[in-house]
Amino acid sequence: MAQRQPITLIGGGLVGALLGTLLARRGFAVELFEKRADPRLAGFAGGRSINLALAERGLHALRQAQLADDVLQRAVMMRGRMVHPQGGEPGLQRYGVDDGEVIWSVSRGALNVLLLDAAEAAGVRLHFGQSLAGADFDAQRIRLADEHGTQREHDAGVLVGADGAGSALRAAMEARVPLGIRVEPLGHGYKELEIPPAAGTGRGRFALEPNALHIWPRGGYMCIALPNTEGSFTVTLFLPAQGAHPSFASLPDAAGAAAFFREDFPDLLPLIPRFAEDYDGHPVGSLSTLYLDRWHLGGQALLIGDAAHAIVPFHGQGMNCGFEDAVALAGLLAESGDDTAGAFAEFQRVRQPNADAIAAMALENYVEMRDSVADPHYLAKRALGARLAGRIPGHYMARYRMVTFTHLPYAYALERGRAQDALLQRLLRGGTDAQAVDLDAAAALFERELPPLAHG
Ligand code: FAD
Ligand code: 8RB
Repeated sequence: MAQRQPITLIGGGLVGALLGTLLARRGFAVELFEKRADPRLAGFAGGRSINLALAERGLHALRQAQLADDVLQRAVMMRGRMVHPQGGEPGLQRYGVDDGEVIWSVSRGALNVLLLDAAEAAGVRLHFGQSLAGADFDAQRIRLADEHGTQREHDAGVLVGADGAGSALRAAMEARVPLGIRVEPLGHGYKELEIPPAAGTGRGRFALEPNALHIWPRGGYMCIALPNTEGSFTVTLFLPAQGAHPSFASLPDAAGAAAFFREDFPDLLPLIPRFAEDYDGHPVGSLSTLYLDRWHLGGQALLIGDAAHAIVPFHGQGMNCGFEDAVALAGLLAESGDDTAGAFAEFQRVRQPNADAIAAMALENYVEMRDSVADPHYLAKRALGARLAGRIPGHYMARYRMVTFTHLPYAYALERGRAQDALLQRLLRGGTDAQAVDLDAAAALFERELPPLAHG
């Protein structure tokens, strides 16, 4: 094999560790610098369990790295959303057509450890406690700071920044050429709380149905909960950051927040025994969408994952999208010979429209989750969609399924979803009875108005 350009990765989070593995397996010499200490070292374990939803795009990328089976072994299946209406009985809305279409709750810490082990086994040279502090792109030199702030210079290869939403490589690139950075704050924040395991064994260890993503929709805000393998759940409260009650500004501490939960989440509060400690001890996280005009400086440096396109969490696709990025980039670099600039330009050309599309769909899904899941017109569209999916599977697929269970480009899912939605609206004419719609006529309308679904 011809000698390949050495690659220097900044960030050993989820995307950096996977990209390192994929590149090393394709014969690249890869060095990776991570700001934090090695999470695999003894004494580092513990801390809060934070989980993520893994869907088909992320799983597909893990399959490319032969890691999917290992990851799924430690994952909890989620068949659908369990909606807990205020004062009503919880009900499951399936995500897919059957148990072949499910998402998986995985521990971020365990996944990161598994990916770092794989990267190391593939030959990536890992350096922990090394934070990027500056870059001279022409000289291909970077400055690294250790835990004590002591800096040193290092000869770098081609630079790839997988250093997350607060990317230091992005800041260094921006100092050299304007990247057209835009940050759009959502105006809502989040806080994590924990439901510990119950006393029983097996399913009884879980205080709620384990195989679901739980949602308590309340109109302008909501709680969600994802299961952990040990029987606990991580709950996330999403609320406006500022403004009139309820907001994080109006609920600065656990006393007020507990009273709010007694009113709005009466079934959830008793499941969170350390409510006060969690509420007062965990920070309010902020949520924004990040857009850049430029993701790369010629063939010298490129941003990937959250560093290039951080999105709001409501489609559970940040990691999934970043993993899809990693597969695309590894393929392009492997095919490009020494034309790194060409590979980077092609990466941005292909991925940016898709990153923009998932950013938009993630914003839309917040409204769907917190509000529409209990709205009769929304439920009627969903029900009519389900009938059509059974009748004309080659012409109708719910947008959520395109995003979550296929590899169709996100931009295609956004566009196709809009067109389908317009037809569903037309058929329902504002009504809420999906059964009243003539299915033959509906199917004929879709077949007449829309091309068959693409494959992927
Ligand atoms: P990160 O995972 O953030 O990794 C960046 C790495 O770079 C870190 O290890 C960091 O220490 C390191 N770094 C930072 N600065 C420097 C520096 N100067 N020098 C060296 N290293 C540096 N996505 C989903 O798909 N599904 C979900 O359900 C989901 N849930 C989420 C829940 C939470 C609470 C959060 C916060 C995010 C969630 N996401 C989810 C989004 C997902 O976590 C991100 O999209 C994903 O982690 C992006 O990966 P990344 O490698 O680009 O960035
Ligand atoms: N980041 C998710 C979905 C879609 C669920 C549905 C939503 C928490 C921070 Cl909010 C959210 C989804 O439409 O029924 N799938 O996966 C993950 C989600 O939140 C994650 C756990 C999260 N991400 C900062 C907090």
